[in-house]
Amino acid sequence: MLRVVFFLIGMVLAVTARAAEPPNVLFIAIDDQNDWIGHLGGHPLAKTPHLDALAARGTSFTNAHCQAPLCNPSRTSLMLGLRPTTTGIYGLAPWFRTIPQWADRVSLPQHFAQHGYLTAATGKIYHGGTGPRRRPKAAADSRPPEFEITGTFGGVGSRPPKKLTPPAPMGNHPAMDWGVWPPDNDDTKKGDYQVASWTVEQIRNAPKDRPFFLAAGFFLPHVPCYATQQWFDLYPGDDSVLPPFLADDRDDTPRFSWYLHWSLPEPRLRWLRENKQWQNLVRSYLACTSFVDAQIGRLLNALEEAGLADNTIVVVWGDHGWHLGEKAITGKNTLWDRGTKVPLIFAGPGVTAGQQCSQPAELLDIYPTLIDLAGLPARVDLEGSSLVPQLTNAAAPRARPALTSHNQGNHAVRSERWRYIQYADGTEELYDMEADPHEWQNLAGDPGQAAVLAAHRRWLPTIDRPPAPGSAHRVLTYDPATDEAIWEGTTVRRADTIPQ
Ligand SMILES: [Ca+2]
Ligand SMILES: [Ca+2]
Repeated sequence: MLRVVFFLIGMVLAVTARAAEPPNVLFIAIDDQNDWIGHLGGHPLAKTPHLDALAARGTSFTNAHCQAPLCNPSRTSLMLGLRPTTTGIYGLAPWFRTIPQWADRVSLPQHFAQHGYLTAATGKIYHGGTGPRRRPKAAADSRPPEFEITGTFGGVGSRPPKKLTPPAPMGNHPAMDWGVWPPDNDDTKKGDYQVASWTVEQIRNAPKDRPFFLAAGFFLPHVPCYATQQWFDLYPGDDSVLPPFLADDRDDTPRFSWYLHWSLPEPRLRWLRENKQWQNLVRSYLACTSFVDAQIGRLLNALEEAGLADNTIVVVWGDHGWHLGEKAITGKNTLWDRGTKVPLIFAGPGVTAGQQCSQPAELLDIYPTLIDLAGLPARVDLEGSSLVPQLTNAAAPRARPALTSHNQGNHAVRSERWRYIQYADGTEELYDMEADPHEWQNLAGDPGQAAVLAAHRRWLPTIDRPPAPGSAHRVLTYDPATDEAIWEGTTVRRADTIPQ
């Protein structure tokens, strides 16, 4: 009898010990991935079986938004838990550690490292990958690394000897290319394949005595959108792949909306049509999305095989959206849903399976959510909110809309039903996302919407800093006194022709 009691006590202790084991974190980033993900419904033909399966065993946010529609500011915001309007990081430069105020800021993985986690990363996590290999001279040697272990950079991988598409306008940037590559169907030559392989090795060789925070950053479907033929074969080679489009859509958007993407290497829709490249770009982007989905599938399979799936929190996020012809442009740098909406999926311990949450969520919420899920001490210096209430019950109320900013003074407020935009010159847009999911009809001038406008304006950020020192690339400033906008160092005037 006594032996049975001891046995039962032993069982209870064993179960308690297991339950108290800190969970691992598998942190997966996808570059420039909009909501063209199977279960998100952003594109009816998108095929992402592994992300859909992950969503089925976890919670997917169907109304999640980046804090900035560009790599560096979005990733800086997510990793530091601060809005771009707080950091002043809006462009592709600077690296935030060069700003004295943020040089010693504890990033998300560093918070995990401080609590006993092994941190490892590969591919594109920050805009510069896993952080600079060589630290700035001024940095004290005692400063902790961004990650304890870093792997392959990933990136494009095999490139064709010359571009597959016609010379693109605005500088014929080498990244502005897409199509079938490599031609031999060999995915192992791709940077993202190598990123997945390195991550699988880390999972297989995970330490037994420490939990891990393992970050894998995939480069595709960022341009150049090269994928092997097998991924193109998933999509029809005809115009059925094209997104819905309204020809005069920009007629009711403020001129200032053009200033956010004034002169970019990304071609406009007019060029794609004239060069018969629209369908090719869309199909290439979809092919790349499915290829990355398959690489994420390799990571999830490795977790299962290693017996770690039950004790690993998986989070997948995209750093911002991407236009493929909508609003007459391609690329990022916009405050519309196609530019800000991203996949955001959590699965694992503490996450209710099979839920979709349609309330607004922010990438900024990942930092407080992960430390909450892992049971680490909370921080008072984070500007996001834990999503654990929604991960428990998707219907749990969330008071706050999602906020995206692109340079000082330009902000979008996304509630469950509406999108409100205000530009630095005071011009506005308002869309009823239920009645008008493509954001075709700007209602900002409708007197009947005064209450909706007021309810959304009150969420505009109270802190709205100018660009940090060293800001460059995609940086826009505006002086209301002179009505002068400066895009990447060049003055833009009201009468200037919009670059094509
Ligand atoms: Ca990006
Ligand atoms: Ca319109």
